[in-house]
Amino acid sequence: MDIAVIGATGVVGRECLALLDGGILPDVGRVVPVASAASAGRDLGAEQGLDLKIEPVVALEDVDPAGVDVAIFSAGAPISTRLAPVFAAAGALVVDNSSAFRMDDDVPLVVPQVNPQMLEARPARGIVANPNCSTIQLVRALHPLRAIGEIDRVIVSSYQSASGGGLRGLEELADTTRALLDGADPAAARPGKFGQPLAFNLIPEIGLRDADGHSHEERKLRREPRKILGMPGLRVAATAVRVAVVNGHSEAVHVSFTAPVSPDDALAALRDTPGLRVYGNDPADGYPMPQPVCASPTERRLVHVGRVRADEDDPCALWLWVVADNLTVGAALNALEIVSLAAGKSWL
Ligand code: 11C
Repeated sequence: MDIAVIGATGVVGRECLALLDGGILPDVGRVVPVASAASAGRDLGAEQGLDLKIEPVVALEDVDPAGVDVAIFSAGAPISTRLAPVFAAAGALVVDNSSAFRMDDDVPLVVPQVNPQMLEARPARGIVANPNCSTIQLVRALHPLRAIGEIDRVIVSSYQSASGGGLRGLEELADTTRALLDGADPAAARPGKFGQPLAFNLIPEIGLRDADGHSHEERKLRREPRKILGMPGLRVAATAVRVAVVNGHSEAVHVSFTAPVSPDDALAALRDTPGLRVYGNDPADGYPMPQPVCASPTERRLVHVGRVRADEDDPCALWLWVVADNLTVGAALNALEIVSLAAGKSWL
């Protein structure tokens, strides 16, 4: 299988190459990294210390989709809008990490652990959308809870890391943190990538707000789980907050059911689910946090769920705390698991 990684020098593209290097897919042939003209010719395998044989970076404007079996796009919605249909028309399966196609009726939005049935047949347009990072960890925690009752409503507050803003987001957090520690005047800090200074701070706005006051990220957290869970009427309310964490998104999730539920039943259902690490309520069990989750090569491939507890005023509701690495679980790993799922079908 020949794979093109579009946006290969970005945080998600690099993660895709690292996962391919780790052997996440069998039978990988050519790996073609694609990026801006400024990166053309770079040897990303050597730069990242990978054993995987990766071709030199090809500039976006020069890339030839012929012969590419799978194209993974992580270069933003404008580039996906322009080039994903070109790769699909040339016969590639496109897995798109951007928001360009997610809500299109004829494009499946897939989390393999939740709605693998969407890939029984080849997608009509040859494009599969990878959900937003904060959506993926949310639906992977919600889906197993459908075994204990019918979910009626979800209220989620997200605590999202700087890496969600890409390399510029990471640089921004590092630079502004260093400057403040070195004595810079906080009032003079540049707003930068996140619209407000992030160092030692949090910002209750991710993406632009619409006229009703909801941010773009909050809209995604409402719409995408509805589509993935196949529950178009699910009531979902979100508050998305950027926090001064390098990597790893966290979510406080309040889930209401149509009948009483117990935290013990929820814990049992979550523990039965592959790909989750579940923390019980014994103090010795602890709780998940971005560190150390994102520092461990194995833990950063899991969704971590803890603080599972009753809403003491509502027997039909539970609280959860969900943590995952937004670059792996929330992006590259999900994209490659989509490829792996498709590779098991006769149509790819
Ligand atoms: C963030 N969730 O943390 C965003 C990043 O729609 O794929 C990913 C944006 C997207 O800022």
